[in-house]
Amino acid sequence: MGASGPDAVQPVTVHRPARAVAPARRWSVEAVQALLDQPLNDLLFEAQTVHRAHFPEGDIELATLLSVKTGGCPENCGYCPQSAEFDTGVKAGKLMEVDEVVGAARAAKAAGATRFCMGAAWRAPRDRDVEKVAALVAAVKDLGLQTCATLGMLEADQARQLRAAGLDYYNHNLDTAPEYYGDVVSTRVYQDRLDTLAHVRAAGISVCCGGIVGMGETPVHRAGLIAQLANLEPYPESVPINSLVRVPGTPLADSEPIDPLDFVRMIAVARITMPKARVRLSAGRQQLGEAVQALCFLAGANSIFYGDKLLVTGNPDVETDVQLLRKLGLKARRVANEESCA
Ligand code: SAM
Ligand code: DTB
Ligand code: SF4
Repeated sequence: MGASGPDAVQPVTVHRPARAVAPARRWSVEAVQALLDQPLNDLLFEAQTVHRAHFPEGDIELATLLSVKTGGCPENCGYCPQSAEFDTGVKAGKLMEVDEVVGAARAAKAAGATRFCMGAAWRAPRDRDVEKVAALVAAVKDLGLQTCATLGMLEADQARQLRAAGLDYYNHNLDTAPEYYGDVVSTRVYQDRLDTLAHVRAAGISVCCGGIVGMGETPVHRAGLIAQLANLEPYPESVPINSLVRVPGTPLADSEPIDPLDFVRMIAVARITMPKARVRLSAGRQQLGEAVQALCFLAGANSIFYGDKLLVTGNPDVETDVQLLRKLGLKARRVANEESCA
């Protein structure tokens, strides 16, 4: 019989995971705020150090957008020119045909893009819409491009269907801090966004999720947005940081623009808190100028929307961006099939 008493060694079966996984770091709003408030040089130095450690090749991803279904959206997002509630001059259209989309994707690839993102002005697609978008995804994927779609709220089975068609990324932004969300949109709640993100993750699609600044939010809201993104488990593989494009007719058209250096700070803090993510310097580049964009790349941005148009508003033209990258000595990412990294 075995020994007994406090000193006895009892055989125990320990079930361990094959590989120990470190718990993800949780970011408090205060910790993010403290990063944002650092002297700019200290913040940029930290962000660039993190950036070099995780992206030694230092390339810039080029992602091209196409609005495959424009305008007439039933939601009332205060920033968006595609809401049917606002008089912005954007006409509602039908879902584009496969041939047209493939033509645009081919042109994007020829111009050097590695990712193609299809956007639709829907609150949530119907099942028959998902079927049609699945055909678009499959056709774009066949060209050797990474595929991304942004279609509004998704159910779990819709996400699975898109994954099966070859969807690599789903873009669904949290846009701002939960405390400010109700001031920007009232036709859905923050939890709706989180639910869709969970369905996307569960389907095995990589997550593209970020936000917009310059919507009248406070510095604490900006820190709150970053904390939300960084605390997603896992954090998004792609993080678009948009500066509001102020479109006449939208409720936010007269918002105070963000100080360009505060925009740079947002990029830096996204880089530090989500070190392996592709941080995208997104909408609003036409207003930023070359020097501020250069600072954004220094702060760790390594992706841009590339092409003359975003969804319905303008973007720097391809030639301008090619010149900018050349001037800064930055190389575009060449291969489309990178592994998800977060
Ligand atoms: N309807 C879908 C949705 O809302 O998720 C997909 C399309 S929607 C246009 C995609 C994203 O574009 C929004 O979440 C928002 O972050 C961004 N966006 C829309 N209008 C913008 C603007 N005026 N300036 C900057 N970003 C904008
Ligand atoms: C994202 O974060 N920004 C893009 C993309 N994801 C879909 C959209 C920007 C839209 C800017 C205004 C417009 O052109 O509609
Ligand atoms: Fe519709 Fe998306 Fe625009 Fe909101 S952001 S109004 S959901 S298209």
